[in-house]
Amino acid sequence: MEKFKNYINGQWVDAVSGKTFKNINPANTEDIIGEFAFSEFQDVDNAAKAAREAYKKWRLMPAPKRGDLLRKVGDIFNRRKQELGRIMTREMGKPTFETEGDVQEAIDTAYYAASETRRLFGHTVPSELDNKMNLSFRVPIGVVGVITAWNFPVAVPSWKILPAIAAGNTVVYKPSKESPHSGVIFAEIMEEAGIPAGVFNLVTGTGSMGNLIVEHPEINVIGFTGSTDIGCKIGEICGRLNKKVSLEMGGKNAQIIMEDANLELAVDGALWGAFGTTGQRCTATSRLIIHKDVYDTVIDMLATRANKLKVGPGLVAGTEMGPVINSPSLDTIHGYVQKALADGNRLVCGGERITDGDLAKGYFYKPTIIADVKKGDTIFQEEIFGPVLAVSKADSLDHAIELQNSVDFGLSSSIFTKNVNDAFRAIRDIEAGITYINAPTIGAEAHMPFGGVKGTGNGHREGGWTVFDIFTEWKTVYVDYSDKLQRAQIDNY
Ligand code: UN1
Repeated sequence: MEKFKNYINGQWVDAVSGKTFKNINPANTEDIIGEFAFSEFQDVDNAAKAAREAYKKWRLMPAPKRGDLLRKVGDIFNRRKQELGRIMTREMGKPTFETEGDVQEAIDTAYYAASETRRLFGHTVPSELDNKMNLSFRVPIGVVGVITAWNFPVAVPSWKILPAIAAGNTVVYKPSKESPHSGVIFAEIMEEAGIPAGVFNLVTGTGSMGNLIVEHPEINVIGFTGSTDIGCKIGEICGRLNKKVSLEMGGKNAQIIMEDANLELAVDGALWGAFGTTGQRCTATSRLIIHKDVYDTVIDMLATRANKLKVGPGLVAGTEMGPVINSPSLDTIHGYVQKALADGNRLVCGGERITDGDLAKGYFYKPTIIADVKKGDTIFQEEIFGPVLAVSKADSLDHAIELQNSVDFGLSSSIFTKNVNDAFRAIRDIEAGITYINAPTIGAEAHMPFGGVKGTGNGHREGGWTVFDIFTEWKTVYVDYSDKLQRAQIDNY
């Protein structure tokens, strides 16, 4: 069996204890991908100290020079795109057209972050005093701890790691225990690009190891993507330790379909939003709010198409939807479906595990649509992270937006309509970090702010220029060239 190591201070090393953990292919549980380092305190400590030491020099490298290395990172991701796509599919399940898209997002992020190193703008403004100049610019913070989920095993870590490094920080990265191989390839690419030893460190392990990163005194900032449960705990710890933290947590995203929408397009959008990545995106469409005039028509169209989706191993050409990630997830998803039916909701299609032939070896679940869902129902409120779409009926645009906003989360949202007035009202009134018009809730682009309001996050935005607000602080400088003491607010008024 293949054995994979941590990458600390430019060296490939086993966990200090020698312990390992195994990871399997969710499409075929007999396929063991390999053994990965089971990191504990000593490993995190070694990585954090290496990152701290490397920070001393890395922060001083001219930012555009750091950008030159990041451009190479993008080039290598590009060269390895197909190979890496297959590795990612094998360990987390989504089809290769999706994992290649995931790698593309990292390529885009690498080039974007590289270009930002020539554009980390500050502000130079007039002073209120004579012969004095006021400047402000971004400075790096130190060592960044990155903890991410398995569903975007390359894109989401790249959103944090590459801008953090572009800005002059160093990184300790823990990938999910479900996608450590993608983390190993990430480290290989950083090494090949010539990112200096200690600037990027990889420590693999299981969930509880994340706490060691969050609590480590040498780690100054935490970038987290994952469940609301764990994110809130991390937020509490960081509050106590006064650490800067960016949390990207759950979603319960809705697509609205108005009566005047292009229904074919709206159904295309709903199917991709709900069942792309097997519904396992924080941006997934897990609720559909349909105007009463087209409610029955749209549900029929959806059911016909959902029943035809090709479910199978993501490595098999033609597969449209892969497995879910693991056995507990399968149980959670099925539990939600059963609860919905017990609550009196209507099963339109799916609602069960697939065990035909070889699919019995994996964690496959049918694309599931549940209709007549009401605001108070569990399936309307809670994130499921699986291929389950809850459908509700709306009487009007106001009602649709009210339903849309009646959840604790606020990441992504969408409305299909041809009415420009309705579209702009939706943009104004929907409580979400992202709103799509005539497009599904998934599909964020690397150079735009990404994040949510309410229970989804803690006010930060990854992606684009806004990610640098997470990974930098502001330095304000006053240069007085008057050769005398000038007292602000006093001598000039
Ligand atoms: C996630 O699910 O954590 O917008 C990220 C999208 C993708 C990113 C999803 N580009 O759906």
